[in-house]
Amino acid sequence: MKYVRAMCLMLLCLLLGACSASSPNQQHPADDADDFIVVGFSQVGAESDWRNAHTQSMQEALSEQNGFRLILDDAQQKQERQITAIRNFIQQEVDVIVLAPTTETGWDTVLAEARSAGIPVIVVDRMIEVSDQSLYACWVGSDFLREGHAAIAWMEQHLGDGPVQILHLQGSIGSSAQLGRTQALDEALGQHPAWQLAARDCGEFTEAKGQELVENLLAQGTAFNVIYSENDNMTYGAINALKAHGLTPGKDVTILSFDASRTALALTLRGEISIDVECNPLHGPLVRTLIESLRQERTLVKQTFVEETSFDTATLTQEVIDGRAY
Ligand code: GZL
Repeated sequence: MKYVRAMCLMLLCLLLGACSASSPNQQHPADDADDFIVVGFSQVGAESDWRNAHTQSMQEALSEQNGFRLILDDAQQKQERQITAIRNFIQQEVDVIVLAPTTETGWDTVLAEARSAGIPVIVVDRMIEVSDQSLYACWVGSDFLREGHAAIAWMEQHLGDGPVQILHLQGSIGSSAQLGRTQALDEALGQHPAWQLAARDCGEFTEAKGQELVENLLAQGTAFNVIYSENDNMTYGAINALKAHGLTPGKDVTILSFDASRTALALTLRGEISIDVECNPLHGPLVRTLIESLRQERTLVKQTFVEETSFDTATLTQEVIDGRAY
């Protein structure tokens, strides 16, 4: 009996040894992890078509096939969740942190913690305001004031000196996209006395909130003939509300929008949106190059603006839409 038990024990040891030998990864999990550049990405959320295209661009560029392991955190548009995510990335000792900030301020403390941990931070999309520029390595994103100026130039060309009664749907307050696009409109309101602000409210860059705001204003009898909407998803909501109220977008109300995502460009082609100012979400390849430069200790350009344009009903074609990446 003892002999049988000894043989079973020896057989068990052999089997366990064979399992570990047949799974090299399990033998060296640390080595496997060391093969990748581990990136902690704190993303704003999933509030819009633009945001989803942005996330996809980052996932495609920072893929394992390209030598990266991406840890994505969705902050659901709350800065405090981003701060927690960054602290978690520090605990996990990631190689690089990428931050798409919900808002411009409130980052100094947590970025100082990342710097103390020796983890570089790349900021993407919206900008941040910090007391010390060395708290982040570099930034990739859009010139939101320029985007706003492009929309205003179209209004000046097509709407002249009014009368123009503007319903202003703002994005998340304090985000660079909201600050820049709002500044352009405020400058124009000061320059065009016939342009009136019928109403202004924050739609949080979401379709649901944009629709709710316009439904409420229509129910209150607020008069407006232009909607200046700071992103396409709020525009989708506004269009839903207008149509439910028996109004025709593009005829009863001129709509200016931002992002130029594919769905919105189809609406622009149909004339429901009059002009859509592009906000380019394809940051992934740029961020990949910047991370690789960081790893090779090359000097980084501090600010990289992405290329953007605008589309209006008069010049847009289906071919242009078909050729776009998002
Ligand atoms: C712009 C980005 C904005 C988009 C919105 O770079 O921050 O946030 O315009 C998104 O669609 O929600």
